[in-house]
Amino acid sequence: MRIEVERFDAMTAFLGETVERIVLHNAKGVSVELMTYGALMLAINVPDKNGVVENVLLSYEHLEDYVSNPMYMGATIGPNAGRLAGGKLQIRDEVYSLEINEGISNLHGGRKGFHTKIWTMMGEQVGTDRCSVTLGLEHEHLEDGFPGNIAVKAVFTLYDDGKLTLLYSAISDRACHLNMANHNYFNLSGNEKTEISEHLLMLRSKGFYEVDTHNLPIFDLVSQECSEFDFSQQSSLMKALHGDRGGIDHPFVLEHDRLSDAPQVVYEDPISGRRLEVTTDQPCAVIYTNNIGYKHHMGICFEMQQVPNKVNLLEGGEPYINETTYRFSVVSS
Ligand code: G6D
Repeated sequence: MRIEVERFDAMTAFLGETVERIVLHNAKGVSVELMTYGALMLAINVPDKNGVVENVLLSYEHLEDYVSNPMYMGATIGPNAGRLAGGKLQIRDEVYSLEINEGISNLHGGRKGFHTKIWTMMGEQVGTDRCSVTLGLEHEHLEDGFPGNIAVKAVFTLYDDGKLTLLYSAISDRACHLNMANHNYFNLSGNEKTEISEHLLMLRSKGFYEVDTHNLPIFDLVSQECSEFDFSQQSSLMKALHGDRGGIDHPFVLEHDRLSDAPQVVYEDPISGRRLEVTTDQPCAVIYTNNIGYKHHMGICFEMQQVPNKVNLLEGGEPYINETTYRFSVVSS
């Protein structure tokens, strides 16, 4: 297990402030590359069934695209993952005005969201079977319209067995809204060799919410069974990507089995043999398959979060926790 930390010269030059690049390595050739700008994962390098190690995250061809990051590629999202309609946030008798940065909504915290901040390296730890890095961010009350002086931490831990945990925690000095998520685009073919239509997905979900013309959820739970989003049994993504909706961009309400840590998401590429199991403490996954434009259908996001377009009230002094585990493995064909 080892950690590399270096000044990320290119991103530092683009931003005019020091950005650090961190690489977590385990003893089996798996590595996770991240940077302090946006507490963002640049790459997760894991072996395929033949032991070939490749990156299973989408990335921009041009590094400077991470500055504006229109796809929120790999970034930590907050204070608001998803959309808050009308750019208004009411907490008790206070109404806060938020930037409307997409349609009629505040999307992903607006143009000054957590994904655009340079987080602070707060610590690193190397153990016998794991290594981790802690990044921190201080959100200033109303800096982006959102209330609360909020101390936020993101802990990335890579284990020897290929497990990666992502723990977001926070504490605010007053009642606020906090709903964070990670915005990785996964593609298990490795180094973006293929698009994801032939990949397989299984979801432990109670159903999903349709969305309206503003991409806002309609809170009438639709069973995944018998829909083009039926992943109750392992199924190809083909029907979801090439069906009437043209892809997935929907919140799925997840099942939580307290007695087992059965993953809510199992995503597989039968060609490379790579398998990803995702387990989260969050009630919802916004699943997004990049349905238009650049790298169309080349990646799938599992944005683990609270239900979008609802206030997730965090009282002053109350701890916020959002923990997601990614388990990488290979399946022999
Ligand atoms: C689109 O609706 C989707 C979002 O879910 C996604 O996060 C964003 O693109 C990058 O707006």
